[in-house]
Amino acid sequence: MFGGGLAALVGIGALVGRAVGPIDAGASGQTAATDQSDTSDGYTLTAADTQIDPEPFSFTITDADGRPVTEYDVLHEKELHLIVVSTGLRTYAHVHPERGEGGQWTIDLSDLPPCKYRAIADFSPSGGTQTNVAGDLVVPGKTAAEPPLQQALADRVDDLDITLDAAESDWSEVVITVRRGGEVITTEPYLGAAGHLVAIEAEDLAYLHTHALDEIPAGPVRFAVQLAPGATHALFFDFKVDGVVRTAKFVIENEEPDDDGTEHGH
Ligand SMILES: [Cu+2]
Repeated sequence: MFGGGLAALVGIGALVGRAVGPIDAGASGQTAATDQSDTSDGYTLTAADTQIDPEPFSFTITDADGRPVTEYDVLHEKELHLIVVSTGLRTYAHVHPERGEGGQWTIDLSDLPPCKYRAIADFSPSGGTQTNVAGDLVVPGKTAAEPPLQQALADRVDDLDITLDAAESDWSEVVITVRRGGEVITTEPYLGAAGHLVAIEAEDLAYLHTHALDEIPAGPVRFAVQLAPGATHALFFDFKVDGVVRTAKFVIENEEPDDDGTEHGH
């Protein structure tokens, strides 16, 4: 599972090569996990060590009483989805850590290039509602500064062309189409869906909710998304073709809705 996701990640990570100037990701990344973790619905991501090294990354999700959460509902075939993005949104990984009996989650992140990262855990505690919590990580070492994001509604991964189109002018609904040699391809089921779309806001790295609108799509995949007006977002689309999981990346610069209320309602 991890291998496919990371292969896709490394492809995107190669974009880091557009250096603006070297920074040392290790310099200011020595802070404790608890200083840099967000709490959501009383839950917190607590990392044993926020510096990523050859040792597996491990963390627990603790509840409002500080106890590790040990029982989860399965969402999209997994108890917990971990999204790791570089702070400039150039590098992305969607991985599935293994859970130990005490509620400790473990995943190998040693292939990530040196950079500062945000890790977002998306899960549903047993009997509760789906939520997400985040924490900051760092892979120490020399890294390239990440250039600013620019609107990008098409990506190419291997021999596949992937496009993102707005089905609503305010981007509340998007359509993603995968083509090979100009022919539209229907993606294979991956984690119980035609694809998974993650949207991250560029400024504050907020994780935005999306969900697929088609149970069994043929060809293009539609998603409902909730983008912040006036903000730039990176969107990462995980999909499977020929048994291989790949990730396409898009950038949307979401303009403020017009004053005359042309924004579409739901
Ligand atoms: Cu996942």
